[in-house]
Amino acid sequence: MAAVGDARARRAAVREGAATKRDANAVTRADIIRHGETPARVDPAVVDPALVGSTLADPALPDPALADPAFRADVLAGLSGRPRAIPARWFYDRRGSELFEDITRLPEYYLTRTERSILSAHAADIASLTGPGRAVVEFGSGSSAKTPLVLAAVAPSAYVPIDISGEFLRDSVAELERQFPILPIHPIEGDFMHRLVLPAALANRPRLGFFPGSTIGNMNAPAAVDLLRAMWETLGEGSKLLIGIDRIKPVSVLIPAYDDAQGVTAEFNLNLLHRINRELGGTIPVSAFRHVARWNDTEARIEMHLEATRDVSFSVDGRPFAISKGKTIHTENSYKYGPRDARLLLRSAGWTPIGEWTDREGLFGLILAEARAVPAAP
Ligand code: SAH
Ligand code: AVI
Repeated sequence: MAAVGDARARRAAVREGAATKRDANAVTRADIIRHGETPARVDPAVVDPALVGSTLADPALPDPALADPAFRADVLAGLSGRPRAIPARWFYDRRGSELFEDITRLPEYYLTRTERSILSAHAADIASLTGPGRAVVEFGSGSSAKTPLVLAAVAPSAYVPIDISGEFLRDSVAELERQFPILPIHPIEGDFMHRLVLPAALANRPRLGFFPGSTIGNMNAPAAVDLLRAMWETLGEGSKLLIGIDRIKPVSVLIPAYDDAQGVTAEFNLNLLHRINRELGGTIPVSAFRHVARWNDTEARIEMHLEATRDVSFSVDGRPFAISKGKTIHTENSYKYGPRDARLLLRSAGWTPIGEWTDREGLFGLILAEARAVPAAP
């Protein structure tokens, strides 16, 4: 018990330090484009919180009427449907993004350190296959912690990080600007599942998509193929895509990665309920839910759920809901792929694998693929 408390206190201290550092650099030299808008500098002091979803610094409860309408719609539909399910992208308010960063440092969460080690070991090979001068477009960039490894290797002409977590994106960009002072950076705050228009400054530049972290695993196969096809369209023929895809492995390794001893993943999952309460005027008794991680072998995916530990009733946005003891809200899928499955997934969306790297234990795969016109003949 004490160990958990100590660990929580340490994490909070790290976050506090990081937040102070980030706040000092909150305004970046880059213009953040909110998806669907013309470029404009985002001043944290004047941003309407409703427009940036969950990027609230003020601990006071926001007005639910100002909440992101897409968040409200997904939550209300998700709690009304059977099975109950809410899309995983809503994990990433500021707190959720911070908790995800904590997860990446957990001993059980092998994904981040393994992908980093693959990137470090093979950066030169990757660079020789991509060539210099590409505009690097990163999907779900988060803290951009792995990005410097790629940028330092491939000598890019520009960098475009895309993320739904706006405040976090701004902070990450400020950090990258310090590390790469002459690199043009064009951040886009938005949902990469929607069609994206790249900044005009990228016209006629060859592109390299970067989609690390196995974020593709958070989509089912049809959604993953749709997204990869949309990336093909956005980046264009001749573009390359460097994508990290987690591999199928023993359940004894997978489950702890999604149900760690310190309870950080549980906190990450439960934060979704806190977010609903904060932003949608919810009255969910969060302590009446517990984090559950399961391996679904038929679907080859880890599932995260929030299970009611007693009968509960609550309201969200003024609408009543009841959940019986033992029932769950499905909050995330994390699909795992064999090496051939991963290559087939890419090919299904028009991406031809041209390079592939893994770690010594084969835990994680990093694939470089090229956007080629699909041949008509067999
Ligand atoms: N690429 C980082 C972060 C992975 S976490 C890494 O490899 O460690 C997933 C990231 O994708 C988060 O930063 C989250 O905010 C972002 N994200 C999730 N769904 C998204 C969506 N639909 N559109 C844009 N960003 C999204
Ligand atoms: C971002 N994504 C790839 C993570 C994953 O492993 O599916 C999110 C996560 N969920 C629980 N832990 C980490």
